[in-house]
Amino acid sequence: MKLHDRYYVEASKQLDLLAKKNEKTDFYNGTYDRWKNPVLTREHIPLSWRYDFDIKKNPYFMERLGINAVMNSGAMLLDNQYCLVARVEGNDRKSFFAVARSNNGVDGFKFDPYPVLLEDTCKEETNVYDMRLTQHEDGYIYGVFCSESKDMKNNDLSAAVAAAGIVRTKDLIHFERLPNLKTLRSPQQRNVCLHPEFINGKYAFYTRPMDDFIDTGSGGGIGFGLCDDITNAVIDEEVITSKRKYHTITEAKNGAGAVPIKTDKGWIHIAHGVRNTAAGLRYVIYAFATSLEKPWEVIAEPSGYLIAPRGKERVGDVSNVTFLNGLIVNDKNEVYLYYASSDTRLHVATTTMDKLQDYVFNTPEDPLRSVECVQQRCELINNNMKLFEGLDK
Ligand code: M1P
Repeated sequence: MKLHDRYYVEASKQLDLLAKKNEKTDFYNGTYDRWKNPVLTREHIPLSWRYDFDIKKNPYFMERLGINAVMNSGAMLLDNQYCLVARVEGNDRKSFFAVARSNNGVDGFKFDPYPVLLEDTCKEETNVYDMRLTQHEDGYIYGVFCSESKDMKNNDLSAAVAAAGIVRTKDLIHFERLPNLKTLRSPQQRNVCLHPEFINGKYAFYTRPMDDFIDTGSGGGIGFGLCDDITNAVIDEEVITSKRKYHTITEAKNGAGAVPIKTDKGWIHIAHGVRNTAAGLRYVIYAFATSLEKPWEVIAEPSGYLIAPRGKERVGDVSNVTFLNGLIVNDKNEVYLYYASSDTRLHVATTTMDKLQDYVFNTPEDPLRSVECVQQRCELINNNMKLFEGLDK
């Protein structure tokens, strides 16, 4: 078999990319390290998913099915490998899921030979994206994702309906599709995430009640609801956990990110908050904690954001966005935060459980008014000045 000369050039470029070692940047805030190279990009997608290798059918070695972006990824450790279920978006705008694995979590992510094959149980579904992976105490790994369909009741061509799709697996290879989640009191849902433990013997979901496909409308923030049967998941009541607040990073909307991390002080959540600006929506990543016994009750919420787009991260298909739906805590209590920038590529930031807990439980809350923010800052300055006075003596 003869392959096009260009195949060897492109294959060699991709091998170099996969072999490229990542390194920490000099970014410093004491909370986490940012790594230099994105861990997944469109260039990581196998050539066989994009090109027709048959020289007769593709004499110019053209990309026949291009890939536009690789972004928002669910994450988990499985068989000692750092596994990501990435949102891969084709040039045709349709997203799908694909599993990439690495031995160290910061570089060398390689896609499985095929994308995830979802059972076609939902004929009206047009697009799927943003899977959160939950290793549940019932023994299954669940993937909860956005299942998007055209809104047939609305004449607007762009009108869509978002619902939460559910799959389960044991190996990240074979996925069993379950019926979509039904939330009786919310017309639409996105950014839904399954809690890893039963609560009062029931499955518990973090939800994001929405009146509309884009606007959350009356939806007050990240919701929480219980259901009896995951194979026919229905949530009646949703209570609000982390609320949207005026003049904060969550004013326009917020949404659950990764599956919460259990600590002895509470569940740590890494979520996203959205505010409106003259330049459009700005998405940042923030953290909060909920009570161990009542994982819907917020017990700590540091002010402001944890991660916001910086430098090149600020530019992409949907600029000024950082978005996270997966993280990994390894057996050394190191934390890998997988965040996408501007709906285009996926990065990693690393920290430790000690640092993350310190950040979440000891960072002051947003006092919500400039005057009080200045008082808060002056208190910090005064305390620091006192330390210097002590040194002079
Ligand atoms: O484009 C930014 C993000 O927009 C959506 O998030 P939300 O539902 O909070 O507005 C999602 O579609 C997400 O995939 C995307 O990154």
